[in-house]
Amino acid sequence: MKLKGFLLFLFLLGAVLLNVDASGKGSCPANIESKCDSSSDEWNGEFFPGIPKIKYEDWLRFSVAFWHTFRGTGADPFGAPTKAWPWEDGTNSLAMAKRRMRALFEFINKLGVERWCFHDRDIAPDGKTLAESNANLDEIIELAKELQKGTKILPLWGTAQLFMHPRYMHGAATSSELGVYAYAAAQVKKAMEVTHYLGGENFVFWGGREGYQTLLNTDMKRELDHLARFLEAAVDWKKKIGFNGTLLIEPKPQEPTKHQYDWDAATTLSFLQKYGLSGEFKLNIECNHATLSGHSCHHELETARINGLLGNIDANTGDPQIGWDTDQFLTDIGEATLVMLSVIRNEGLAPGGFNFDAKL
Ligand code: XLS
Ligand code: NI
Ligand code: NI
Repeated sequence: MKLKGFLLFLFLLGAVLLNVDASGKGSCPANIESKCDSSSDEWNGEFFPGIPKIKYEDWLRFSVAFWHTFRGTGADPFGAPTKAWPWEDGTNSLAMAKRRMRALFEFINKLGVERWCFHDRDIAPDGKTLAESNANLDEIIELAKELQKGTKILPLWGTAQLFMHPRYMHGAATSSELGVYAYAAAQVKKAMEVTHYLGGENFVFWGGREGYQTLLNTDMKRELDHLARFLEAAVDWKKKIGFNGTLLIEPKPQEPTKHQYDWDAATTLSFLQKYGLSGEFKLNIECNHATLSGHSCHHELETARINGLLGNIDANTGDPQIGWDTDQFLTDIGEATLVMLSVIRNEGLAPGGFNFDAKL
């Protein structure tokens, strides 16, 4: 039974990878006895009629996550950093940010990977004001643009980091502070512009702290209304600047807040439907987030796929005995097979891909 299933999987994989189109246009049938429409005896037809040139498409579209690969320190919730890259000088200066960006490009070039993902704040240092932060970001983006030149390297997606700065302690689009909401909107605006400028293919919203700890100080309906309005504005901005990438929401059930609004694929789907945002967003399913929500990764992928929402995969895994986002590389072949089944049924993920949101 297992062997049969595996053979069926291989067959499906083969059929889809070969991308066969049966509309061939050969003038002679491939049969020696049948007549060609040409007057000459020379064979002028195709030996394999009906089979066009086979295109090998890039199904996997791997991406390196800047934050884990170049900003990950090797710390855990109880311990100090354990990584000491020889190029790091212990600061987050602009010069250091530039050195890291060069390290990324050498790394992805040597790996032969063509995509990378970033948060605005992990590639460039935060400034004292929004204007200063934006100027820092522009400087790093210019360098990235320069390094992309002459290569096929592009961002698979960019995103705004709306969770690390203390101003976001109560959320960004769901913060009760108007100033924080506005600041977050300005950050998304800028992050989307630079993603567009680098030729990025998607833009992600992970609602870092969009959730709550207790209803005693939370107006849940109002926070959700604010979140929807925030996403609507992002859609408007995307159209205004001519960014054709896909907007992706990345569900996660909890961590850092207790109740995160984008709990899982089904919750996010109903949120989008309720606020009339379906059609404007797809989902970025992260496998470790799936297991934190009590599902398996393949369940989340299928839920997204059958609703036309499967846009990208943050390819990682958790640990069955550790209840947090450990962001490990997926090594379970059984799970990987079921993940690929959804990808094949989805006819690939493009313009999305597989972002290794995983710690080294
Ligand atoms: C955190 C998320 C994050 C997003 C991008 O748990 O996975 O890394 O992918 O903000
Ligand atoms: Ni992620
Ligand atoms: Ni995560």
